[in-house]
Amino acid sequence: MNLHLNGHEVESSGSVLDVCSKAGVAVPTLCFDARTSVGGHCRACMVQVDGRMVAACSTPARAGTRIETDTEELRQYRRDLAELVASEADAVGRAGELLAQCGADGTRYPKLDRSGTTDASHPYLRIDLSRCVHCRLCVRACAELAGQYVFAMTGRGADSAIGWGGSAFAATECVSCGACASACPSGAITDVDRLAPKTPDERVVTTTCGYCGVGCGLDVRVDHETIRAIDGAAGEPNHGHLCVKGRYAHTFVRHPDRLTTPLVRDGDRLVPASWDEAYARIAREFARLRGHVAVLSSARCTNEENYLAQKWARTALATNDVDCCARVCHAPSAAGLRGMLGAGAATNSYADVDRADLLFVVGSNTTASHPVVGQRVLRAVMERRARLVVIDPRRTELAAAADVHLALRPGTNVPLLQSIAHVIVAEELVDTDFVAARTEGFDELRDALRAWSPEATESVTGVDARLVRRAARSYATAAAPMQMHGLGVTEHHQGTETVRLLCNLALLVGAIGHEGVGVNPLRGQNNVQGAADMGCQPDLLTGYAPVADERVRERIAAVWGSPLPGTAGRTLPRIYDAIEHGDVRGLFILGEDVVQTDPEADRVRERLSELECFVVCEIFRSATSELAHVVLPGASFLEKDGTFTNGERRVRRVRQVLPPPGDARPDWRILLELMAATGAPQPFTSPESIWDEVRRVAPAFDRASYAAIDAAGLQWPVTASAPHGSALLHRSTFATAGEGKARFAIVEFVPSPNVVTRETPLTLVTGRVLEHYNSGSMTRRTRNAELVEADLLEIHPDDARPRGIVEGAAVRVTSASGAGHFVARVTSDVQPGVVFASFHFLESATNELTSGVVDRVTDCPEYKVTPVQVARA
Ligand SMILES: Nc1nc2c(c(=O)[nH]1)N[C@H]1C(S)=C(S)[C@@H](COP(=O)(O)OP(=O)(O)OC[C@H]3O[C@@H](n4cnc5c(=O)[nH]c(N)nc54)[C@H](O)[C@@H]3O)O[C@H]1N2
Ligand SMILES: Nc1nc2c(c(=O)[nH]1)N[C@H]1C(S)=C(S)[C@@H](COP(=O)(O)OP(=O)(O)OC[C@H]3O[C@@H](n4cnc5c(=O)[nH]c(N)nc54)[C@H](O)[C@@H]3O)O[C@H]1N2
Ligand code: SF4
Ligand code: SF4
Ligand SMILES: [Mo]
Repeated sequence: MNLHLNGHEVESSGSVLDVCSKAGVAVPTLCFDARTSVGGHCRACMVQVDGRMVAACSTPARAGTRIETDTEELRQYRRDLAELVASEADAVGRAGELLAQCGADGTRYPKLDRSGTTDASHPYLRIDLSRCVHCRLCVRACAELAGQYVFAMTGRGADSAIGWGGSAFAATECVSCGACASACPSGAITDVDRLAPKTPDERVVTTTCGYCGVGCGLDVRVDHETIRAIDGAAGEPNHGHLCVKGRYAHTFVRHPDRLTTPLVRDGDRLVPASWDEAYARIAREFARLRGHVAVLSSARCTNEENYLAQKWARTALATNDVDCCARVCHAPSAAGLRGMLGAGAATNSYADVDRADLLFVVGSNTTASHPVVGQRVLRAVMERRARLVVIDPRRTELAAAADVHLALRPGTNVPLLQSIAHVIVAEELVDTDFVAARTEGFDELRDALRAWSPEATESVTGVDARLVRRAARSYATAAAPMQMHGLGVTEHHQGTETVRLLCNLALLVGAIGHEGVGVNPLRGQNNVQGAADMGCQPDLLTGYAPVADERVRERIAAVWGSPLPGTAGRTLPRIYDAIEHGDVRGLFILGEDVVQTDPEADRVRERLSELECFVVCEIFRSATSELAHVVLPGASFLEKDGTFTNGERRVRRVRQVLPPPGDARPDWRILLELMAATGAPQPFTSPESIWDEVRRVAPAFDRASYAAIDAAGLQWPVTASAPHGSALLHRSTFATAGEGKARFAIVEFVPSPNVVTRETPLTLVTGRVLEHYNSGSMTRRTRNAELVEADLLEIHPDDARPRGIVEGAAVRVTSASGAGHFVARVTSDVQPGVVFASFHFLESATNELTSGVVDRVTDCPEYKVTPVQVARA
């Protein structure tokens, strides 16, 4: 529409404020933040529309109207308003600047006394209400971005104030995301980081978070070698929002524990050495052991680094024994989805959470593990009334907000999902057109499902059949039912089979191939999708090209200028077996702390000690690196260039913010130097040149040049026919054998051999908490350690009472494999008979407890079911 803005004709739309900002005309605002709903109560953005004074943020622009933003009347109005606000608040920051610009000097009205309301209980946030301008942006940011309700406006009139329930702020339900501080215009709520004034040398580097698979964009404010603060970048996937790890947990980068020089073993010590010495030792030993050396790559590292790691294994080291932590994580998702639908990756995008009318969350503690997505789910439920079904043995934050929570017994996904499918078929809720057009094998499935009524499985799953029916009906009758799943699906004896059942459900109701639906594994590590895409697995090369396919192998060998071994290699658990049998004698680990994070820690330690040459490339000394013969100091994600691929297949740039400390080097450079030292020199000079070779090898990245992915990244495949990437897979056909149709899976239930006994009567489930990350090597070296100080054991009051266990008590947990030590949290969020613990602190020894039982298809460990006994320590 056309309208007039300050005398010029413009074509525009939206609110009057939108029109002004699109035209670059500044309008003062206090309570406006594009990320939240419109508040419209600060009255700072008054403009004149056809002569009338209106709030620009909450007035729709209409064709033909005349907008004036800078008349004498408005200037006078703003001066008055600014004086009033200044009499109530000593605002600094954006609001302080604005009040000064409007001509307020805080002297016209008597000053209100707001002193005294400060809070410094939180490690990252400071509150000083003497600065508060009552814009309520913190209330809206907390509710709408974080899905939390920490703040409320209390009192009336002159007595009104922002409140958080009377306790110390750190004792509230706050999830420390910093959204309130990022929205606060007045300095009333601020990051501790930001209390220091801005320096002239500060610059902003946009990069990608190196923690979880959401892959948030970060705007890092840096002054020389000091990170001043981190903001969320605009655009997908996070739209300016972050969690406590991405925003605050960055001080590990300059922690004195960082590795700054190579170390080599001298008897029972690791001593500093030069890079040349370290490389010479590795080259000599790996040449001697050629064909018997395995490589474990890192989902913490970039695509470029993962590409080099597997290329090195398959060329210079002549082995397909290459794997990564996807094995212990979402390998079942990749295998299940690839087999059923033709691509081992999420079918849809995180943005689809905003389009779904039903979210179906299975075995994912989303608000802890993928907080920015989890909070998007909470928002969909609270603000948009989307329905939510959660399948999890525990009452997670999402389960507590769900319409239906199916609190199954750990390890019973198969019978539960079969029952949901049974109801969909039995109650004729199937999308018959979709099933006819795009699937095969429905008749066999219908027959196989007969035996699986919810009433028949109730005694196995422990879930009331009526609830199962309700969940099935909700899923089948929603217009846009979107699945998301986590490790509660994959880290089980039936991991891959459970993923197949999730695909069955989506296929039955046609919830695949369009927006707001799909089967979406919430990939864990920042670059676990990428590590797998690059070929860090024993049976698939870069771009999922099967090792066993000779034509494919020859094509890649031609690019690499080197023949490739033709038989699939070993998965990580089988590499340990091979060490025991002497078939693997050397091992290179890039950024993975297997002693703390693989199951049966005792056995892992034993195997690693048997190696003749064990090399670890790390940023910190770890339980694993202590066993190495050579330790190489790598660079963290804030210290190097490259790309990460998040859980929705989005390839994003990683940009260097700081130089690595001391003599540490970017891992890509270390890998290139190792390749040269072991007889496979590479032509690459930069991460970009490595990536350009990846694009030649794997067609899905053909058009994903650094220039093309520059801003918020692109989702693969990025090809000539999809140059802007693919937000959605399987739109009209599946990349499967059999005419592009998906075949329903027929699945039997094979229960885990991990069953409770008289000596070990409780089932231990292990997993994560929001504040810490995996081995904790990074988050424990930040102030997150003040937020959560130890691994807790969640135990139901009925199990705690007879054992004399009270809240906060030290407890000892024993299993057939070993013992662990935790602090008790007595809660009915876990069901009787089930206990839950995290694995972020080495001293609790969670993985001394876990077993060698694995997923039947992919060897993914069963971290979610371990029979244990618990006693007071
Ligand atoms: N804060 C934080 N975030 C992280 C990580 C971290 O360490 N800390 N790690 C990252 C990594 S590597 C990963 S893979 C992801 C993992 O993210 P999630 O998948 O959320 O991981 P978990 O907490 O291990 O397990 C998820 C849920 O599975 C449930 N569960 C257990 N058994 C069953 C079952 O039999 N059936 C069902 N339906 N559910 C079950 C558990 O109760 C738990 O709530 O998180 C990533 N993000
Ligand atoms: N009991 C139990 N155990 C589990 C799980 C569970 O649910 N329960 N979950 C499993 C899952 S899903 C996963 S993914 C694994 C994760 O297990 P790991 O991958 O072992 O854990 P992380 O702590 O993520 O990181 C590994 C190491 O990489 C280092 N690192 C970080 N960035 C870089 C870098 O840029 N370069 C280099 N060279 N090193 C770097 C860190 O210092 C850290 O020591 O844990 C598994 N273990
Ligand atoms: S940090 Fe996040 S959760 Fe905590 S009060 Fe602020 S917005 Fe709410
Ligand atoms: S949600 Fe994940 S990617 Fe985003 S800031 Fe938090 S840890 Fe980083
Ligand atoms: Mo993971």
